[in-house]
Amino acid sequence: MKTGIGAKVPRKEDARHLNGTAQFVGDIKMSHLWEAAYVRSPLAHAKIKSITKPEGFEDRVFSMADMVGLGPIAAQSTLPTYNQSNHWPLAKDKVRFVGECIVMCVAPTRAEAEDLAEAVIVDLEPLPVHVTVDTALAPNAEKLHDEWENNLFLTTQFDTDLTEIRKTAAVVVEREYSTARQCMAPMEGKGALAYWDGKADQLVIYTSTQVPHLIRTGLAECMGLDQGEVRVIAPDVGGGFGYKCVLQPEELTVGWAAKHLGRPIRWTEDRREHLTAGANTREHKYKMTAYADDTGRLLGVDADIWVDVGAYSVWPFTACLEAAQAGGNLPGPYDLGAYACRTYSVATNKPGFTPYRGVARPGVCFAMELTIDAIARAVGRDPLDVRRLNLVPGSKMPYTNITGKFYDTGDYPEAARQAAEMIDAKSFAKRKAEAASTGRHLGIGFSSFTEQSAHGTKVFASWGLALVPGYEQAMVKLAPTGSVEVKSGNQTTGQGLETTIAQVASDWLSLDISSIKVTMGDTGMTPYSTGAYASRGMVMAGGAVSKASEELARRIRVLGAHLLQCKAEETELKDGAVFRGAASVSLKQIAQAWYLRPDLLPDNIETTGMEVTEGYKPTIDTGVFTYATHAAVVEVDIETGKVDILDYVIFEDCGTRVNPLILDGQSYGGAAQGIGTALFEEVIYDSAGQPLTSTLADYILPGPAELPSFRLGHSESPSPYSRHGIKGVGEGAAIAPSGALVNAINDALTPFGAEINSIPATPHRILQAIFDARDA
Ligand code: MCN
Ligand code: SMO
Repeated sequence: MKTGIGAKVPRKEDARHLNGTAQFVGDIKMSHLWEAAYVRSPLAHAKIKSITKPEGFEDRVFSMADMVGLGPIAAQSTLPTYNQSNHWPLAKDKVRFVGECIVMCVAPTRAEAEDLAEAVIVDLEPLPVHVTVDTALAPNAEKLHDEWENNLFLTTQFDTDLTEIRKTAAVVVEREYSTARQCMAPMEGKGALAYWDGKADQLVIYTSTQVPHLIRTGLAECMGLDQGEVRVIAPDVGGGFGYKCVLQPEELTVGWAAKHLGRPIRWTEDRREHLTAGANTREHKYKMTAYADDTGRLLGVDADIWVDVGAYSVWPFTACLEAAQAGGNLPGPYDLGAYACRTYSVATNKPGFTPYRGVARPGVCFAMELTIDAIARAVGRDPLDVRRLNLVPGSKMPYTNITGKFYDTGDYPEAARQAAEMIDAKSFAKRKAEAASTGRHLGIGFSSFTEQSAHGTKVFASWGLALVPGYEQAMVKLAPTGSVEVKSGNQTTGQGLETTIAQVASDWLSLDISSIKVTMGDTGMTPYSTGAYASRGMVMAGGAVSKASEELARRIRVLGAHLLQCKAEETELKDGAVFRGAASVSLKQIAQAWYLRPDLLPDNIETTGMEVTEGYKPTIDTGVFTYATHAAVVEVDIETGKVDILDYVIFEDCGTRVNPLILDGQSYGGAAQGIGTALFEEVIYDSAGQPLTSTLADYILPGPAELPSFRLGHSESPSPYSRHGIKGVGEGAAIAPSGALVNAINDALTPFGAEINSIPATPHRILQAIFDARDA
């Protein structure tokens, strides 16, 4: 069976995940291992007056004053209006959100460490709290960071002149939208275990991360160590989703404590820590005006976007990634001629933002897709027709959009048409009318988007990041036994990259993936990689593996040709052997000649070796663009506000598909998370900045009972700008569900004149919208 690009092979990583032999940070056993617990701030904003430690435990209880030599997390940006925050791994003078670490306690067990944490007394003097962007931006608002002028990390703007359009547009649609704060909720929370390896003279840290090499760079910098003195190992990681692609304060304190105590120290995030202190994302507010002609053709969009990014900037992506991406991505897949947008990254007394699957695009897609439907209602046309009228058509590809994004290949209206066909949009009006005759309320909704993936270095530079990711390296080796080893510093966190990069190597080397051993995520064993985020793994790590495999294949043929006594050009590499006509030598024979019997090879043989490391750089600045349309049919119970998803389809194009099985999984998982965004998930804070959703009974994740049976369709428009025509896709399915579902809900609510513009669309919000429309 062929196991190369395009093959539906089961994942290499599945066996260990299914039989329980995978090793996560929490599974690691080590002698003398102690566990850590933190004293976390009970207040959202306060001055630290004093810290009193329990007597006799000085060697187990640490404040920032004890952690000499450990620096703050200080993400830098070159953007002119950027304000930098210093996030001390243990709060120094002030605390700025509930859950911020103040004191670290270590003990032989977590329970003992928690008891110690209970015994620490922290005296706090409360300060005024900002839980909304409005209070944070009010004149004379209490500042989170004393040295700043206000509470803004950054403002950005796009500016096309809209004066003429404002005068002439037949239709003007104005809306305000909002999206809730969310957590990522991976199955495995964050965790880190560190120890000092005396022989290697190195700090070794196992951490649940998507970006082991970045963590090594960041950790070395904050701890004042040379990078050679740090080894970061990502063991099995139970979901990352963006949360695990930044340097966390706990990684630093665990590292410091291990080095200074001379024993292994581990911290494992519990669910409450995850929901309240570690992970926050997604909270946007929009004020949008869209201009269109009387056919619904978009003429221009004017928007203000506020992002409530919390108290601190994450390293290395800063607090501004979300808003910068929002401003750049709001036009989405549409052919838009004029665009003005101002974004505000606002500091509030909540945990800082980390990236989350889709980064900003679930918000902008929601805002744009609802606006398209609002325009359709205003001009009295079918939303699907208005959508297709405005989507960038295949005939215009490649297409540079209004914010400078280069859409490489595809036919966006065609994807919308396919989705409509799959969900049988044509007969929906009849279905809806039949349901209405029995008092049921059905609606249909669509949502289209592009997924920028594998961005080039210039994109990261344009976001002002001081550390600009972009390249990727990989090593591919013919082992003495004739099997192949692939080493990548990228990391698999559930997305199947361990299998798919083996599939890429399999294509070049004509070996079954069971003979290709993949090692990822250990800085001691793999070449530098900035890791798994921005849907870059398949294009970038796959690209580097492809280049290295191609070169290794060439070298294998050179050796094979010597053994077959012909020229390399006369040989073919197939079925695990080098052929000259019917004569062949196996990869095993070639490997053995190279490693064990070099006397069989001529003296003038090329000695570059059977280990090849290659780098990959994107050939196009803005990356390659996957696109899709999601469509949903829902039923809204107008007595209870409950939404049932009756049908859900996704039509997607991510260029060449490496593993269709894995890709289906990516769509199911992403769409499930997007449905959480649309209908269920919301981190709620009270006016004092206290988190009210600190357990999974309060923070509602969709489970199998809430999810539909997704139906998927595909086309393949390979990109000419990546190896094998591959485009990234890991984030995509999380982007569109809010648009599709809320458009469907609003379609169902039309008889009541009600409209939902805030997510999640909970029963409460739906009933409120119905009451408001009735009372209006
Ligand atoms: N793939 C493929 N063919 C393509 C593109 C991708 O077969 N043309 C497969 C590959 O196995 C690849 C996966 O799909 O690993 C996702 O592809 P890609 O878009 O390259 O994304 P990355 O590998 O860089 O993974 C990160 C991405 C992001 S940014 C988030 S967030 C996310 C996501 O993937 N986190 C995930 N999907 C996730 N899936 C799981 N199960 N767990 C996570 O933490
Ligand atoms: S949020 Mo994904 O790690 O880019």
